Amino acid sequence: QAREANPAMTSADRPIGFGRVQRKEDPRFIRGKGRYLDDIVLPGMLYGAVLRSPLAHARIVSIDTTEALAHPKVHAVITGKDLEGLNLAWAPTLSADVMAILATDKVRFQGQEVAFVVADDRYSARDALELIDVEYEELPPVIDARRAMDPGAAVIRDDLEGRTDNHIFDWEAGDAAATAAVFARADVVVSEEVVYPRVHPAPMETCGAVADYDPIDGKLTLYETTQAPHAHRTLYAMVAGIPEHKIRIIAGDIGGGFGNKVGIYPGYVCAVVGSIVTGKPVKWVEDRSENLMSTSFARDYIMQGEVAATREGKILAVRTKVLADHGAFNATAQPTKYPAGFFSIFTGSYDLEAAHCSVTGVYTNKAPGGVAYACSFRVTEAVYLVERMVDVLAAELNMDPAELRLKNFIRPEQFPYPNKTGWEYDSGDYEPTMRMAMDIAGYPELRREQAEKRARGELMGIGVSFFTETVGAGPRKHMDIVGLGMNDGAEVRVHPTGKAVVRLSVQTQGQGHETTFAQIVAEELGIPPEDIEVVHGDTDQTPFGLGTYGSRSTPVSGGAVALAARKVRDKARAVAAAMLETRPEDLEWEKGRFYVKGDPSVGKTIQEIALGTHGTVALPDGVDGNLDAEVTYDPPNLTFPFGAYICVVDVDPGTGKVKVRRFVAVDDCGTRINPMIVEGQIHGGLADGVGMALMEFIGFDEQGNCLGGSFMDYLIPTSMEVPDWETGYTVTPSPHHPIGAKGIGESATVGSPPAVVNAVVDALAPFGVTHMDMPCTPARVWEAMQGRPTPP
Ligand code: MCN
Ligand code: CUM
Repeated sequence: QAREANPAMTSADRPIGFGRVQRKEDPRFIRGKGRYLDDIVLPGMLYGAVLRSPLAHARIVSIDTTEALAHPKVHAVITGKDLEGLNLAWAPTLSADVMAILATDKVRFQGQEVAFVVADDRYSARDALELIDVEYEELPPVIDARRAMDPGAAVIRDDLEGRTDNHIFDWEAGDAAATAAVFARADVVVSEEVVYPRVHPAPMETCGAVADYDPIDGKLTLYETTQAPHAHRTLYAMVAGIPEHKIRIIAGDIGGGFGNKVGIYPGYVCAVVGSIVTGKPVKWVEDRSENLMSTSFARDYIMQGEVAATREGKILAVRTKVLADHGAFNATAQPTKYPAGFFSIFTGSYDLEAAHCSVTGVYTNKAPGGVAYACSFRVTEAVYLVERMVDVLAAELNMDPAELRLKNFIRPEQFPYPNKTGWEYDSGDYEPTMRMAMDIAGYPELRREQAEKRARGELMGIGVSFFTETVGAGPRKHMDIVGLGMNDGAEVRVHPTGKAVVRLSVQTQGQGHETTFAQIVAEELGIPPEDIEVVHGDTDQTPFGLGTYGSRSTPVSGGAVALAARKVRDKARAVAAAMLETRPEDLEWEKGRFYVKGDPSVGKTIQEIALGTHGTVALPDGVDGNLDAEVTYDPPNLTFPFGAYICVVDVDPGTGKVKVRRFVAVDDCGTRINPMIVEGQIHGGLADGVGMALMEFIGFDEQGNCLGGSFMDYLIPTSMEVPDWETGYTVTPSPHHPIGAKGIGESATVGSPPAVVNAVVDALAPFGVTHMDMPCTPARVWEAMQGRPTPP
């Protein structure tokens, strides 16, 4: 329960179990020996390239591929028509919609896939794209989600039978009538339109695939950038009709996923078709612009927020109506019953009397997606809304935003806390976390400094946010993705010499699973983490499970691994008893060893037990000749990590430029397996948050041209834009998780944008500003300053 100390670890105090174990994967990354998708080169491999639509909305009149096919290095040109013959032109999405693999009738967003060229090398494939002649008939694009439902708006999805508008779904949670009643009797109601703009996860490695179809035995080996290898395999089997045991998905090192690599993209399918057609392996890797323009974006929520409170600052209820822009195909990835993801946790960390949210999804002529970028299935949008609205309320009541939050927190004795939209928060103790953040920041002193600066006309802002997340999907009674229950498997195998291997269904993309999952086994069995190999990312070698997203690896797979290791330990106890000629119940466990109760000198280490099990020891009933174990874990609930963030900004009154001077983050993810990795996750997420709040933005012009299609326009933060993070932590274990751990992988991306925007708005308070939308670019901040009276 302290500030992060960040001690350097020496080999002498290397932990066996939880602790600051250095990352096992780093030696290969640091030496440039990572095994990324583009590092894969197979004999005879060909290269694919995708022809993309230059227009946001147009009918395809004709596609002429003659010249491209005549290119001496081209092996195949595949169009939507060709895929129609294979019944692959359209594919089901993860959200009960269909999406085009290659366009047949129309193009529906700029950058949409129209044709696929397979050639000897990457350059020839790209050259040949220019030889394809596509005739388009332009249609009016629908770009602004607010106009998507206008009468007379062009119908984007005329491929769907009977479709006469751009409406996708309506969904609600909470009690509308009860909420309206509370609003009607509240002293104070504040409302604001809060927009979370379209952003993009932009991982370092873009998406790609190498497909290798063997026509002799009918086996498809598919190297892919995927966060969910098993789920992908099952979907390919269901959609393409290739038997599941004839598909092997291999995900190597993934240079960042951030939700970008959950879905199946047309390029992957085209690589497979390319390999089947040519009989050779085909590689496809997108470039940066293709990644930004066509793959899973994030957010794009227009939220009407309302808060009802008493004059004294007791928050009574929250309510919101959301317009969700899903782009041209509804391809968001989330559990089936949750079309707006876990957005209904917008009730935040507060004890409320009522809450209601309704979400309407619409089609627009933009790339599909929506659930990505460390969002915990839309908890990003939920937390941003409620934490922005609490500040709007604080301004209205003229109360300090930190005090207002402290006054309204769910109290520790209320956990497990059933919120008003159907969640049960597993555990929490919010006030100490908030107080620690205020303590590290020196909150009262910061407010004094701000007052002095304001008197001099300087613009300093202090932004507070407090978030609760819901991560670790999920219990199979509530959650599935396309009918697959959201559980994960783990296998622990102990070799005769006491070294071990653990096989996972989840997939690291930089989170350090090779280290932390070894630590879970180490903690349970006392085998040093360096003696435990973690295998993942190969469907032929690992048990089935739904993969890594929604910070579910620790909550779900972590539970599976801990329980599998405990099964190993139970078997080891029985064998140790046989070896020591005593009864299992007469043995005591200390990490790595069973000994006889009352006589600690008589015992067997886990390594000795492993050798005994594989040796000539007469095995007890119920134990065969190994210590191995396998578990598929169905979590009883999600986990609810939380945290308090405080951001300090200085705004240049001459240019509107925002400088993040300080950022304090106190997180609580329950038991921390590896505090160094946890900190790394937080540091990365905070940088994401600063980026979104100040710089990152995928915009479109009226024709639907993507204005964020390169890193010249889509600005991501560097070390120049972020401060030295000041972190602290509290530990409130999850009561239902085998090791008490909650997820952490998305917390900081979820919690930090409201802290930054609250700080910017706070800095602009002298101008009467109570809200502004992200990204708070110099131009926008400048405009916000101009529209209002100049400060005293
Ligand atoms: N951990 C821990 N103690 C805890 C919780 C987690 O030591 N109490 C460790 C875990 O063992 C794991 C890491 O922290 O090594 C993250 O764990 P977890 O919170 O379970 O999240 P996942 O492993 O499921 O990762 C997914 C999450 C998501 S959804 C996005 S998006 C995101 C994120 O992770 N993408 C990332 N962090 C990322 N970090 C990197 N480097 N690259 C990405 O693509
Ligand atoms: Cu929502 S991004 Mo992560 O869940 O892979």
